[in-house]
Formats: sequence, C-alpha cells, structure tokens
Amino acid sequence: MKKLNVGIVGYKFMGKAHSNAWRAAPLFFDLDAQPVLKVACGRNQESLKKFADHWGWEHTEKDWKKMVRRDDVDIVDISAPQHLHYEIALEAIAAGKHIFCEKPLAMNLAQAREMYEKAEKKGVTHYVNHNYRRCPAVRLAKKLIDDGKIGRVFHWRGAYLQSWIVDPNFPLTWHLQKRFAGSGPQGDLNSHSVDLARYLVGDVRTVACMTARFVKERPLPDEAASGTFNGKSAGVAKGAVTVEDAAFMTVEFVNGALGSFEASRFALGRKNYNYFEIYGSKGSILFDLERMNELKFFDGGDPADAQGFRTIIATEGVHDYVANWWPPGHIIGYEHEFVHAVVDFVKAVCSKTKIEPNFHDGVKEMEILDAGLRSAKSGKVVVLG
Ligand code: SOE
Repeated sequence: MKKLNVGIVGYKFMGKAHSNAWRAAPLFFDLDAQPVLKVACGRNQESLKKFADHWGWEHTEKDWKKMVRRDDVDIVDISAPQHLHYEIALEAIAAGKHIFCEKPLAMNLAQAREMYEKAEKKGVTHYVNHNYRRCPAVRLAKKLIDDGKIGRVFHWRGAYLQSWIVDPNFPLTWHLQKRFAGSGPQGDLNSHSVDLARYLVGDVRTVACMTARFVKERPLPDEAASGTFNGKSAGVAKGAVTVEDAAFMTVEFVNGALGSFEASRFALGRKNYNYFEIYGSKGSILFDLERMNELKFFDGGDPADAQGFRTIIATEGVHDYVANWWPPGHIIGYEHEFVHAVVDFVKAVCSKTKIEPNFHDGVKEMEILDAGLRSAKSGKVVVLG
C-alpha cells in the first residue's frame, strides 16, 4: 500500500490529538494510503523525544525548516501556535508538501490570503482543522438543512465559552499575547463557531462586534509547566495581556439570516462549551458539544399535540463515519473528530480532490474574524467586500 509520511510541528495538546488521529485512522477506516508518523519537530528536545517515543514518531527534528524540506515527508501537520502557521505553511508549500493545519489558519487576513493563493498555485492539498465539522451529529445537522427540514434559516445562535483564565493569576501564556496568538477568543473560539456557521448557514455579509479585556496584566509563565488550560507562573513579574478576553459578535448572513456569536474564556463553569442553535421556517436544531452524540431537532410539521424538541442520538451506522466505530448506542468522543479529519484528508490527497474546510475557507473565516476585531475597535458595523 502507498505510504504517506507525516511530519508534525508541535507536541502539546494538538500534537497529541493529531498523533492519535494519524495512528487510529487506518485502524478503523479503509484508506488508500497508510499514514506514517515519520518526523516530530519541536523546541524542547527532551519533551519532544518523550512525545515521539510515546506516539511512535520515527524521527525527531529540532528545526522545522529542515523537517519541512525532508524528502521523506509528504504531509506537514502544523500543530504549533498561530504565529508559526504562516511561515511553516509557506515553506511547506514551496517544498510541495500537503498541509494539515490547525486553526485559525493565520494571524490575520493578509497572511491567510497568501497561504491560500500559494497553496492553490502549487497544487498541494490544504486543510484547516475545524474538527467540529466532523462530528456525526453536526453532519446530521447539515443533512437536515440540505434536505430542507429546517426550511429557510432565520437565526444562528452560537456560543463557545470556557473559563480557564478567570483567575487573574493564571499566567501570561502565549494564548494571551497578540504576537503569538493574533487575537484572543475571537481567533481561538469564534473561529470554530464561524466555521460551523459558514458550513451550516452560509457566508456572512456584515459584522458588528464588542470585545472586553477583564484582566490587563498577568504573571509571566513558567513555560515548561504551562500550556492550554493549565498554567504556572514563573514568579512575581507581570506582563501585559494584549488580546481580548471575550468577543461577542452579531452578523447578517448573505441569505438574510441573523446570527450571534459569543466567545469568552471568562464563563465560570463552562469548560469547553461549544453550543449552537439554528432556527428556520420549518424546524430548529440545537447542538451542544458536551452532549456531542446528540442533536436536538424540532420539526414544525409535527402535530400540535406532539410538538417538542426530539433528541436524536447519532450513533446509528447511517450517520457519517459512525459505521466504522462501534454498534449503535456506543458513543464516540472529541478525539474521533480528528480521526475523521485525517481520513478525509488522506482521501483528498490520494484522489487529488479538495477537502473542506481548506485554506479558502480559512480566508473567508478570517475575513469575518478580522472584521469583528475592526468593528470592536471602531464601534462601527463592517460590511464585507
Ligand atoms: C483552547 O481554547 C482550545 O484548545 C482551542 O484552541 C481549541 O481549538 C478548542 O477546540 C478547545 O479549546
């Protein structure tokens, strides 16, 4: 069987989620090529070695430029923080590698556009990882909409709420610094909701947004002991928070629907609350990541005495991806979405077809997120060009 060698940059939360996906995909799905965990790349050689040995990456590399140029690498998996996506992607494109990139695609719209144009020109497969699109219940939502069961969509209501930085002593990790993250929850969390909204409702025409920064300074981090969702400060020295702590956006979609997006890391009790509602002329849909095997569906055509939201458990083999896992009722989890993404990515590489969301979707998403930040700054509604 043909082999596809993967080189990954990053070995923390996403490095782990992606490594698991590259390993599990061929075990559960029939693929036309076998992904090989070839090279892992990262700064701290001790941690990298541990990571590589644990997940079975054959080699390690300190310098991502070297890794990207290796002849034995076909796919570059960018699991590193945002500020590295652009540079690594451009180098990978120049070397003719296919790219599996974490979200958000880039630090800003200009970078995203360049990445997309160059990837297209070179003819490599490009993908931006919005894993939630590949949750079977979300696929069911898409199917209900495409089958006309929701009718004309009037409203999108999305919330992505977390709480890991409510404590003002949570240190100033890279996520809270503009030069590394580009933005706060707007890029980190609203990017997921915007991707889901574009997938399910469509493109956006106008954007209005408000942001807030609740904690202006934080202790500097002990880098080795800090990451996403956990942090340890290095001492008493503090630094300035340079991204927003919350971003609330309202939009008008091209099809006339109105949407709202709430993204915050200051929602105590909410650990990773990714929630949306879609209201249409014939029916409505509710999705909650914390109940990710379920979709709530209200059918406006039901008789008056039987109306109400029904809970569909999307674990029957008829749902996308599900037949490859367990018998009905045997639920799946967060990590499965990444496996599904790898499955579709390998298919796209082998068949030379496009996968979504790709860098084009990354650009469209970045247009909305950037417009939101501009609107928050100016206090004005931004109309997308
Ligand atoms: C942190 O907010 C984070 O890890 C995001 O970066 C992910 O994209 C999200 O899926 C979970 O939370």
